[in-house]
Formats: sequence, structure tokens, C-alpha cells
Amino acid sequence: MSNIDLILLHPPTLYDFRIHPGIHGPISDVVPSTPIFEMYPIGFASLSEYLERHGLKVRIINVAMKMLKDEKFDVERLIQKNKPLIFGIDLHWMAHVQGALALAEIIKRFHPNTPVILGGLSATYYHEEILRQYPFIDFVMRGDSTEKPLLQLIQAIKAGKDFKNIPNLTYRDEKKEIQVNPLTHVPENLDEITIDYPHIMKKVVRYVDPTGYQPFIDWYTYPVTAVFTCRGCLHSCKTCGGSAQTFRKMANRRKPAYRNPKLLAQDIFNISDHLHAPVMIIGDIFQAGEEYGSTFLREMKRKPISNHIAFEFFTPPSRTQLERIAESISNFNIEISPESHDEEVRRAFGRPYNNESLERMLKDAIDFGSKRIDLFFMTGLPKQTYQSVLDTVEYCRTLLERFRYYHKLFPFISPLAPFLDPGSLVFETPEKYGYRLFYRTVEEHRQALLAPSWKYILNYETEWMNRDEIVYSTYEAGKRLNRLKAEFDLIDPKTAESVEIRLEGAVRVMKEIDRIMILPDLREREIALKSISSGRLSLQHYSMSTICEKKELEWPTRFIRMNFIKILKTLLARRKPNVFNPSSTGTP
Ligand code: B12
Ligand code: SF4
Repeated sequence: MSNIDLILLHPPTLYDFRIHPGIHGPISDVVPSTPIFEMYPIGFASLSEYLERHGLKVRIINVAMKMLKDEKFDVERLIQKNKPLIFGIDLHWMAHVQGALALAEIIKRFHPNTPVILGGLSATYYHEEILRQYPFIDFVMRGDSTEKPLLQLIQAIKAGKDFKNIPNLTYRDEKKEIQVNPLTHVPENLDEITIDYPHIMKKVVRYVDPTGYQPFIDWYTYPVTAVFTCRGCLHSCKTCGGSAQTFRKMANRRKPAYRNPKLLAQDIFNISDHLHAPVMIIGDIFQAGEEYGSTFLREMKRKPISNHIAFEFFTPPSRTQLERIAESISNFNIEISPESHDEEVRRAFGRPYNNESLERMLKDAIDFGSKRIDLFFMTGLPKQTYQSVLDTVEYCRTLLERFRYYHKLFPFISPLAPFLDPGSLVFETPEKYGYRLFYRTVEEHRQALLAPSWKYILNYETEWMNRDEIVYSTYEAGKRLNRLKAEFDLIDPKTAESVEIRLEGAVRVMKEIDRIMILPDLREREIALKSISSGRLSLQHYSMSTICEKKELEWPTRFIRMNFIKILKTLLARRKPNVFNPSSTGTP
């Protein structure tokens, strides 16, 4: 029997994407992952650190990554030979539902007596349905913060105790009845947990498994990292499954839990000691109030670092706030998501600012030396028409013209896909917001992922755009934006040309799939789909970088991206975790 207590597995969206033909589309073009969404929830890192700090042995295996890197990788063999006390699988993003359930089934086939736990936001939303429908899942751990209840569950399993008093847990009792324990573990701050990259480095060495811990496909050449300001959000954007209203209902969270700003700064220093790559701060630093942002920036000023630090803003920050950032951090970048150029669409989505304040912020950020600004727009929004999507690209042109001298303003556009977030306001009452939902249950989403193109995977359409319009306006806007970036020298002509060739290929194949999907004879359909997927280029080829090139997302890094001497020292040292905790003294 292995002495590992918990193995956390991250599934691909679709098991097995290597043999199942499909165009998953540009759904991941503006995140670091491929459409298989190989990035595991960052919470895997805090779970691993917390459980190990409390005496358990945890291993993370990114199954999606292993399958992506090696097309012959044998998942069944991996699962068969590993025998931990418990397996955990994330169903955080609904897009992983097919892959997560497939892994759970394989686990039960080889290890019928090993408990399988699901966790993450989507598992939280569907906890009862999951236990009702799928006998190969034993537990769902609910909520946005499961470190402590998971520890309690593992300890109870080890000691053969019952599960009655474990918060946030949904399980089947001895009579096979589903028990839903109260969701009462909702910490008010994030000071007892940590996303500790050196901890992950140590595990990579312990298990000799760099791929199993790798967050996304290009990570070793572009080791970007993230730190978290909070869990939860103050805003309630209509389609967001992480909004204030959704978290209240689903995760019993009344207000966001913030990480102490001093701990946050220390998280960044810890990364900067080891990696010379960009660090993304997740969550607007001014969300918790002026004082939070100021304390964090004061702390950052104490230790100059050269890493590029990327700030995400929910609303445009003021000139003074930007000035303070510039005084504290030499290389800072900005990300903001206006979603649409059309203020009415933006308001309907839930973002309460106008173009004037957005443009004022762009000017201020440029004045204060922001090294780069990324603007994210989306298709599939409330009140957004096909024409409105194309007008967004025209708006980008006016911005690029106005800030032509800057040369570091990057607009992106991507679809709200593959799924409308479960639990979001729009998902709960689609008609109220002009949406029509195609899939609601877990099983419907699971089956949808087997569809041959992302048009049929998409779980919604709107009063203003049907699925066709959402899909083809995305490609058209992607094409126009790609040309615009070439025109303004944001990308070189070769990159622009290769994106356009891939994009046109994707549209051609998507239309061919549309033609096949209306064939009345199912068998004929199957044969036709097989024949296009066995062509010279696999269908996966048409899912990657079709609206922009992945490299466009990359912020600058130093040529040598890792401090190998420091990493080696860390691997040999015993370190204190960067937490405030009665039982362990934190660093600050
Ligand atoms: C940061 C973020 C990202 C980062 C990812 C960081 C990361 N690796 O986790 C980036 C920008 C890359 C990203 C990408 C995507 N995201 Co996102 N993201 C967020 C955001 C803003 C914060 C997430 C967060 O706070 N996490 C913290 C907590 C909640 O999660 P956690 O610490 O990772 O995990 C804890 C629990 O979830 C749980 N848990 C998780 N897994 C497991 C497994 C087990 C066994 C157990 C017991 C517990 C457990 O325990 C953990 C520790 O306490 C949320 C919005 C929000 N306000 O929540 C959206 C959100 C989570 N993302 C969402 C989506 C849709 C996506 C994309 C699919 C979008 C797209 N089409 O590209 C991709 C998927 C990328 C991939 N997997 O490759 C939706 C999810 C809706 C849903 N239920 O499906 C959200 C809710 C809102 C949104 N639309 O953006 N995202
Ligand atoms: S999309 Fe809106 S509600 Fe969701 S995390 Fe971002 S700001 Fe908050």
C-alpha cells in the first residue's frame, strides 16, 4: 500500500480528446491553456501545502498535461499503479465535467474501495446531482475554501470515524442516502493558507514529476505565476459564476475573503526570489478599499524587484492610484476587461464604467510608464448583436490610433464559451436576461462536450445572437483584430498571416461540420465526421490560436527565467509558510 494520503488529479475537458474528433474552438485563446484546459485550479497548491503542513502526504498529477505532452500516455496504467488512500478530482470549471467523470470511473474500476472526492465551484453547484447520478463519486467537498474541511475528512477516513460533523461535505451514508452537511466553513480571510511555489518545487523533486505539476503547456519556457488577493468578489457581473451573488448562494460567502496585503507582497517576493518571470495579481487590489491597496503598495516599495507585475482592475483605477503603483513597482502591466465598446452592453453585463473613464485610465497608465496594457473584449454578451461585435473592433482601431505612440496596448476578443457559468445570474434565470439555455444538468453538459464543434458545445444563445452568430462573429472579429494588430505593428506580418490562415481553416471546417450535422442518417454523419478528422491536419489544429497567437499574451521576461541557485537552496532548506496562523509563525 502506498503511503500517499491524497492524489489530486486534474482532468482534461474531454477524455480522450486524443482520439475523439472535435474543434473546441478559440475558447482558450486568451488564457494560457490549450482548449483542453490543462491548467489545474490554483487551489491544488494551497490544498497540498495546507495538508502537508498538517502531516499528510499529497501528490498532484496533471493528467490533462500528461496526455497533451505524450499522445501515447496511458492514463489507465497511471491510475492502476497509484494506490493512495484517497483520490481527489477537480470539477472547478464546468468544461471539465466529461473528463472528471471519466477519470472517476477509471479509478473505481481499478480501486473499487478507494474513496473519490470531487471539489471546485462546479462540483459545489451540482453536489447533490453528482452523488445521485454517478455512483463512482463518493464525496463532494463544497465551497471556495476546502483546505480545512478536506483535512478533517481525510483524518476521519483514516480513523474510521463518521462524517456527520465535517463542514461543507456532501456524501452517501451507509444506507446510500445522500447527506448534505451545512456549508459553514467560509473563512473570512486567506491568511492561514498560501500558494507556495517553493512547496510545489519540492514536490516536483519528491515525485520526480515535472509534468505532473506543470500548470500549462508552455510553463517551463514562460513561468508566469499568480498570487491571489481574495476569494469571492464584490461585483455581480451577470454571466459570472464567481460573482458576489453566486458565491452567496452557492458557497455561503457573504463577503470576499482577502489575503492580508503584507502576506500578498511577501508571496510576490518569494516568487521573485526564484523566478524572473511575470507575476499576475488576481483580483483588483483596490477592491478591498483604498487602505488595502496602499498597504500592499507600501510593502512592495520596500523591496524593489524586476519581475513584471500584472494588475487586474475591475473598474478603471484613478490617476492617483496609478501613480502610487508606478512609485512602488518599476515594471507594472495592466489588464482590464471592458467586454464591449458599447456602454449599454457593458452595463447590461454588469460593468459600471463608461468609455471616457476607460480612456482616461489608459492615458494615465501610459503617462506613468505601464509596460503594457491588455484589454479584453467578449462575444455572447447581453444586448450584443453581430454588428456590435464588429463595432468593438472599430473601437479598438480608434484606441490604437489615439495611443499609437505607446505601442503596448493589446486588445483581445474571445467568446463566452464553452459554457455559461453554472450558478451565474444568467444561468439561473436566462429568460430574464435574454438568454436561452440548451443544457442545464450535469449529464447534458457531459454529453455536449462530445459534440464535434464548439458551436454545438455552447450551452446558450441570446435574444440578440444565435449560436451561429456568436461563433462566426467571434471569428470575424478575431480576423479583423488580427489585421489591426499587424497594421499597428503589435504583431509581425508572419504571425498575423499564420493566425489568419488557421482562422480561415477553422471557419471552413466548422462550416463543413455544420453541413454534416444536418445529414439525416446518423451513420452517414459519423463516417463524414471521421473522414474530416483524419485529414492532413487534425481538428485540434483548428482549435489553437485561431483568433490570436498565444505568444501575444506573454508579458516580458528576463532571458534566464529561473534563479537555479536559489531554487536549489530552497529545495534543501526547511522554510516557514507565508501565513498568519496561531500554530506557525508567519514571515511578515
Ligand atoms: C483566477 C481565475 C482564473 C485563472 C486561473 C487560475 C487558476 N489556475 O486557478 C485563469 C485566468 C487562467 C482562468 C481561466 C479560466 N476560467 Co477562471 N476564474 C478565475 C477567478 C477570477 C478566480 C478563481 C478563484 O478565485 N479561485 C479561488 C478558489 C475559489 O478556487 P481555488 O483556490 O482554485 O480552489 C479551491 C476550491 O475551488 C476547491 N477545489 C478546487 N478543486 C478542488 C478539487 C478537490 C478534490 C477539492 C476537495 C477541492 C477543490 O478547493 C480549493 C482550495 O480551497 C474566477 C472568478 C471568481 N470570482 O471566482 C474565474 C472562474 C473560476 N473562471 C471561470 C472560467 C469559465 C474559466 C475558463 C474556462 C474561461 C475560458 N473559457 O478560458 C478558463 C479555464 C482555464 C483552465 N483551466 O485552463 C468561471 C468558472 C465557471 C464554472 N463553474 O465553470 C469563473 C467562476 C468565472 C469566470 N467566468 O471567469 N480563470
Ligand atoms: S467577472 Fe465580475 S463578478 Fe466575476 S470575478 Fe470578475 S469582476 Fe467579479
